[in-house]
Amino acid sequence: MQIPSSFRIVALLAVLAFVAAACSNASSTAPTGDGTTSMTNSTGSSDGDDGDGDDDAHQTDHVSGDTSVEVEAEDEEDQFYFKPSTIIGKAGQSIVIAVQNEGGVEHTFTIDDQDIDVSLSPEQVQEVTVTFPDSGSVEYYCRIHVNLGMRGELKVA
Ligand SMILES: [Cu+2]
Repeated sequence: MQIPSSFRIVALLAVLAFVAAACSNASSTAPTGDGTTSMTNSTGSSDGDDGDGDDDAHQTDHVSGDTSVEVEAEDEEDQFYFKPSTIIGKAGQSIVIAVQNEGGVEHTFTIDDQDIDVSLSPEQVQEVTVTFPDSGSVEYYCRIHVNLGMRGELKVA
């Protein structure tokens, strides 16, 4: 009634081969650096999309304990906004923001108090390190479209 050991080895090898194939598939879909992979990332965060429909421009992310967060610069149908537009973290927390320009025109990500002012062409991604204030909030905005309401805030919870 014993399973021959040679069979068990073959079965083990088959499992290993399957795992290896799965791993190589996963790594082959890694970002290639051309900035076109953002669609898969942007749907990953669970906050916000609760079916209300019109809250794209007013999404809130909670980042306490996180080391990085994505912020998209969007322009569509005459709406210019950052998504999320509110980022809630801990007092004094530093975090890397990967700013992605998902729109069709140039945007900036600017925080006056922290000497942050990066410009992004369409589809460009730039990482900036920001620091939450000790209390209250700090504004980030797009210099080009701030008059159209393209701004957001880092807020201490
Ligand atoms: Cu802009």
